[in-house]
Amino acid sequence: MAVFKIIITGSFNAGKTEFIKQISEIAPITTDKPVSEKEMRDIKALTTVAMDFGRLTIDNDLVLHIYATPGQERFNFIYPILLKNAIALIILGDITDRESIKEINKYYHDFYKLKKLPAVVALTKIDKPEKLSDDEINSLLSEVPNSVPIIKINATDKEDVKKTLLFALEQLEEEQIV
Ligand SMILES: Nc1nc2c(ncn2[C@@H]2O[C@H](COP(=O)(O)OP(=O)(O)OP(=O)(O)O)[C@@H](O)[C@H]2O)c(=O)[nH]1
Ligand SMILES: [Mg+2]
Repeated sequence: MAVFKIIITGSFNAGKTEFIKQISEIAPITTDKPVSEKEMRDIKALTTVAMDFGRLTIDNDLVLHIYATPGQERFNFIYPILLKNAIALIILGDITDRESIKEINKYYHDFYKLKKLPAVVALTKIDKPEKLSDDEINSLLSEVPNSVPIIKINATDKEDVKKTLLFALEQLEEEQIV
């Protein structure tokens, strides 16, 4: 049986912890702590400080180990540790938040420098009304190569999260990595 390690990254509040909570078949391991900055605390009370971990069995032959990074830059010391043996990267961005979308450029390049993994961009919160337009998103994502696929999801919906993971696995097959 193969175990594939997949990394989820993206900005503060993009939905990384939610993504893992939805899909994990074991109680997810999370490291959320109270947010220390007032402006960020107004957005949400807790933030991931080290990682989230969840597991998903695809079939008898394949199990996914899914790790999510913290969203705050000061915790990025963990990136190289999490990347060990990883085979794919999923970058989340909040489709209602310009800054979160813009930060996808930075995550793409920061991770690419550490390890050249096949990447997928997943834009979260499509269930919300105040979404950015496709034109706006494309212009904000100017530093992400066109070859990186983009999908839109509701990270609170288990089926959408599963679809995202299967989509990332399909990219690996297309690139003949697995
Ligand atoms: N409606 C809706 N809410 C979402 C979605 N994704 C995440 N959320 C909510 O957005 C908030 C932030 O989600 P988290 O999973 O904590 O975000 P995170 O990326 O782990 O944030 P940090 O660890 O602080 O960087 C939570 O209240 C989630 O339930 C989505 O697709 N739709
Ligand atoms: Mg988190």
